[in-house]
Amino acid sequence: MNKPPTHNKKLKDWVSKMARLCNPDNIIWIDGSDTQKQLLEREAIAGAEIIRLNQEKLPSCFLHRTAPDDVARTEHLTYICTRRKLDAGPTNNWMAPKAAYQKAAAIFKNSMVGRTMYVIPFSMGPVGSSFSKIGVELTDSRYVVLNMLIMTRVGEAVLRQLEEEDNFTKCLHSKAQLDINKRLILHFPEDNTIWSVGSGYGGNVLLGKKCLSLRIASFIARKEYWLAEHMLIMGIEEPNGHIEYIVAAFPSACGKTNLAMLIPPEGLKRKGYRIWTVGDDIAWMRVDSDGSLWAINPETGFFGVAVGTNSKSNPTMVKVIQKNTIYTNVLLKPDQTVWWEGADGEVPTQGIDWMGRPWKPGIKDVNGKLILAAHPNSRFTAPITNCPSASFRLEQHHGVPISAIIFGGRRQHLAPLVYETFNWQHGVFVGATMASERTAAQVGKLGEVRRDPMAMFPFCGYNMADYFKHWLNMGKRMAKPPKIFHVNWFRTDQEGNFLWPGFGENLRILEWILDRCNNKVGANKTAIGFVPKAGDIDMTGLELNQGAMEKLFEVRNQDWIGELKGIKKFFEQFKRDLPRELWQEYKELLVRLESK
Ligand code: OXD
Ligand code: MN
Repeated sequence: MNKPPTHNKKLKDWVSKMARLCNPDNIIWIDGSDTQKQLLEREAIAGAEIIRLNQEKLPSCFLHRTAPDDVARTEHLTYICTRRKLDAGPTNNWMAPKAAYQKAAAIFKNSMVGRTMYVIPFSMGPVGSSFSKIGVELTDSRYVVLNMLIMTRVGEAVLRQLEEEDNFTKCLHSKAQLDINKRLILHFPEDNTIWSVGSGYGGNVLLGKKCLSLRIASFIARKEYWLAEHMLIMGIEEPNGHIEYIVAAFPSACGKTNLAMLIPPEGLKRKGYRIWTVGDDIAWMRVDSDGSLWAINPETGFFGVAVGTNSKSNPTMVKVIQKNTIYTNVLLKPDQTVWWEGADGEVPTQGIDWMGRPWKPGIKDVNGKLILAAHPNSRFTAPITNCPSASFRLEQHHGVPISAIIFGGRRQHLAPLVYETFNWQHGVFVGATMASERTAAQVGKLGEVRRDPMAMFPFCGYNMADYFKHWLNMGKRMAKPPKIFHVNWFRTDQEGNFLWPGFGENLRILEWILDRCNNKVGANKTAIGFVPKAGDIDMTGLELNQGAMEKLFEVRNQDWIGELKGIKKFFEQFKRDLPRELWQEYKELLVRLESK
């Protein structure tokens, strides 16, 4: 064991207690140094946990493969363990804390025999910022350590902060046997504690991410009057140097990462916009003394979906992942580089697939099903500092001021390309009624439509009815609340073809959104909100099929009346806890829809 580099008694006692439970052979404190990182890399290679990739083509890059049944977040094994079931609410799995600790302790017991326990002190957010929170993750996985070194701030400054900080999130992780039947992702918000066992997949085990920065942080944020959200943050700079920042919440794998670092389309180049990426997944937001909302990205890296990432969908990310990147569950090519479905370049003629088996294009399994080179939820972990559009304000303790909040989802037919809500309360209703098709980032049936309020359904650490109340209250605390919009890049025609090209072209819609925030353009009022007037979206250099624009902005009242049935059912599960303001919005929307 290296000497604990802290005097914090609470921290040392907790590490000892957890070590007594897990019984590791050794305990190593992670100090954030390059020397230690390189040693870990060498050990992880020797232990076949990672493979060093072609260092000329992909310097400091590695490949990792998870167990085949451990490739995505396991929501059915994820629990919020509050003393009262009501506080977890009807949308979360709940277990009583005592029972949960007992059940997990039986799996953690002796799980680290023959292994090392790593102690990772980390900060979510710039160390010392009033936005930031400290966590300490204990893990027996070198892969977790190497990922946490990319995704969070680890090192001297955090340890200094911890000297006086008793209020850190206690995160315990063990791979244990990587047995899906002995897998639990437990959150104890009242104890500021996370226990994750039996998994090696990022979303389940990089505990600073979904577990701390969303589930635990949302619980804390409600008490401290701030917002912990599943949102990207980006800045749009005009040639005069003025930058407006927006946040956007889309369900997993709906293009948050791509939007956060978009390249302006040819037709808008003349306007000289520059995009600044602040974050692609999580926003922590506070009301400042100026009465407006400010945001930071608590993370320092991207844990993005590899499949589909290419020079068209995300040219910036293609640059980001050329160095210092850990790839998970992608194809290994004979030249020790990587590939996935939807990557740039030729389909390789051979390789080793994400499960470690020889692969050739077109090969099928015993049931005649095509074998994929990469898992659909294959990932890369890469530092945000690799990003050419990384914001220069990433380390600013104050964050960035937010002009607009954008909600969105994947709706084939219902929602128009963009609409603006009437006011904060209506915006909260629109966020609370978001819905999307299920993606590969979640275990379950692909394509199924599910309600995903504010894209937080899998990530809200307490009763969602209280979460909606909190959102409503936050609006009252702001002198200048951001305007709230809804976008849908995924509307299709009758044949199922996308009506909107998406990707960089989405800047045209962001431009309209910012023009609305700055009262520069009018809009048409519909029953669901304001939609752009014909001609107000700058279409220079973009030709759509005839009639596409009309279809993109069409609001079919009958379809929305049908949608309200699903919304009603969703709201009813919260019983009397649902804020009455949301029922009021529901009723007013119904009246508006029926009166046209
Ligand atoms: C993610 C997710 O990994 O939302 O960001 O699943
Ligand atoms: Mn996410």
